[in-house]
Amino acid sequence: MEKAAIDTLLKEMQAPSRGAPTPRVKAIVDRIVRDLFYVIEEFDVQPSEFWTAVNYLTEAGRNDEYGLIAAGLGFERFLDVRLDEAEAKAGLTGGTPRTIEGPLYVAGAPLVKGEGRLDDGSEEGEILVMHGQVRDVDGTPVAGAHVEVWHANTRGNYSFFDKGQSAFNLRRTIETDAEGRYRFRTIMPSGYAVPPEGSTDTLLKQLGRHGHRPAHIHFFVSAPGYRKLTTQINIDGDPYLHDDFAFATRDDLIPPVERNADPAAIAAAGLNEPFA
Ligand code: MBD
Ligand code: FE
Repeated sequence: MEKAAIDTLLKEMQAPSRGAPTPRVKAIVDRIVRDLFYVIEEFDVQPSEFWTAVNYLTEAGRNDEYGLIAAGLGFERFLDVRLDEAEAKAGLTGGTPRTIEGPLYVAGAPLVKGEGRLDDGSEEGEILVMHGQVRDVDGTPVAGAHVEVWHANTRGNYSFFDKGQSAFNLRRTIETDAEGRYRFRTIMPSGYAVPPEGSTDTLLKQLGRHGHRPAHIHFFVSAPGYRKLTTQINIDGDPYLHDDFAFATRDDLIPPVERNADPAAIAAAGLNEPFA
């Protein structure tokens, strides 16, 4: 079919309005449907292929993988770039770069003041201590900011989604101290891989891509009167550091990792009480 004929068909199928449509929803859905009709035409998509796609989406929903697919196809990255651009236009520059949230945040992690331990002590992992200071774009420390931290365990799995982990394992909200500082002890995460043979994996393979992320730690940083920052850090040296299937690596988000084999230094780091 010619595009003009497709447009005529679409017009014929404009159902009589029952009450008031929501204009923005209608405009966007109409556009998506039209573009998909064009794609079906251009690629001569067969009915069996179309229904295979519908069943794929049904299964992806059942598997709870839409968030993963959005990350893998670059939608999250695109939304970030658009936010960066909007902020730059508004003159809002500087500070730690944002990067994607991903689909594995869980609200309501326990609140600790100043510092805390994130792991429940159930896994033997390399002990990781991270500290920092929340500052505004002028460099002024922000006391009482909330630093929400979440990351994977040594197998790349996140609590809540991995039913084998305790509730809120490797998830905390840390309130910064009077100098805006926070500190936490945890275990070194492993990189993440999409569920093998799952919907995302199946799709990525057909695109000739892998589903790996470098080891990383997620953050939300928020304080009253400030914009909320969504970001992550990557662990330097990870083989996927610059080959993230979700496109979240930023040069300024790879902090130095100091490795220390001295048990005394680890003990001196404190924070030895595992979170119950
Ligand atoms: C993750 O851990 C993640 O951070 C993203 C963006 C996608 C999948 C898994
Ligand atoms: Fe993650």
